[in-house]
Amino acid sequence: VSTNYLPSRACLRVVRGGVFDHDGEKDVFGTLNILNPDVVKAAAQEVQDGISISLNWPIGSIKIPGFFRKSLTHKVMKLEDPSANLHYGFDDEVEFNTQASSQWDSLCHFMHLPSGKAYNGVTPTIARMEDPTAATQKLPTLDSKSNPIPHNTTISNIDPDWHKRGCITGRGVLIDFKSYAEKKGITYSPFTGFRISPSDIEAVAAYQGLSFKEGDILIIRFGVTEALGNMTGEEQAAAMASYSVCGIEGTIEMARWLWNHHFAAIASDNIAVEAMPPMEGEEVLPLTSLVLHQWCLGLFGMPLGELWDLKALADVCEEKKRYSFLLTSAPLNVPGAVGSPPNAIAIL
Ligand code: UVW
Repeated sequence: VSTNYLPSRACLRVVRGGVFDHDGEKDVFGTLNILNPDVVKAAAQEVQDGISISLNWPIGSIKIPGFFRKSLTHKVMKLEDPSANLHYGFDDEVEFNTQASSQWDSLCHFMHLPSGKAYNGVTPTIARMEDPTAATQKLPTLDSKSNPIPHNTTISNIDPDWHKRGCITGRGVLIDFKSYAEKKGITYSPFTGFRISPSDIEAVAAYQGLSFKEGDILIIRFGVTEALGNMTGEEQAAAMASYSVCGIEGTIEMARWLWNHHFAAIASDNIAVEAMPPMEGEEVLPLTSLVLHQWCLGLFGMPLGELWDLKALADVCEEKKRYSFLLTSAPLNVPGAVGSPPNAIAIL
């Protein structure tokens, strides 16, 4: 893959033919393929102080999730033996929408709208995502390697099943835009659609003394979860419904910049990584919807993390003057899942 590859609608072919092409037409891991053993070993060298920080916002932090998503229910029930009149402990049941708090969007969360396809040209179906085991059993030829995805078959489940590749481990890099803006006198409100460009990200990186490496997991802090955390449920609902949230700009320039840096994934503490609403004048992909979601998830196979809790990480990075760290993330082991809490930990 050219280091200056310009994304286009033909990019699926380029992805298949390039550095990310571990499984060609049946690839389900996208840019996570960059996280090979050498990258992981190098990332482990980032651990210098032995400090580990959770990046997971509590699942019920948004009381009334936007976009008609279900809020958390946590039911606790007694474990008891009525015949012996014995109460011996508790179980619990948890139900939530995976998009309602810290999450990864897997590659089937959002499709490339002009083609109607998800990453690697597949057409996800609800039936197969809900029961991927049954779906793969019905298909004719299985790959001889560990991944049971048939060759030359249009798979309709692109659940990356990240547990099959040991989940996500690599070098995380924090762009603390919130702190940078405070120091530079840049004022913005989280819920005004404020957006930053690739050169803004580069300016923050330079200010922090950070250089990017191939395979980095890019994490950008805007302060959105912090703002939401200080609101009532009703205020949160109104903020989400405004469809106006800060983020990185959803432009082809940004897509090109992300691709050309060979990031393995991107995460933020905002709602969609990219600013909402999408920018006017962007003609490459339909304006009615999110733009980077289509590029990153639908075309590049680059997972997006949203609503991550980055305050504690930012504080430690600022104290240590170090903005890179080992990042581990083990999503829920639910084959076919569209999204998942990241269970992400930064270790410095
Ligand atoms: C929005 O909710 C707008 O984005 P996502 O579906 O990625 O969470």
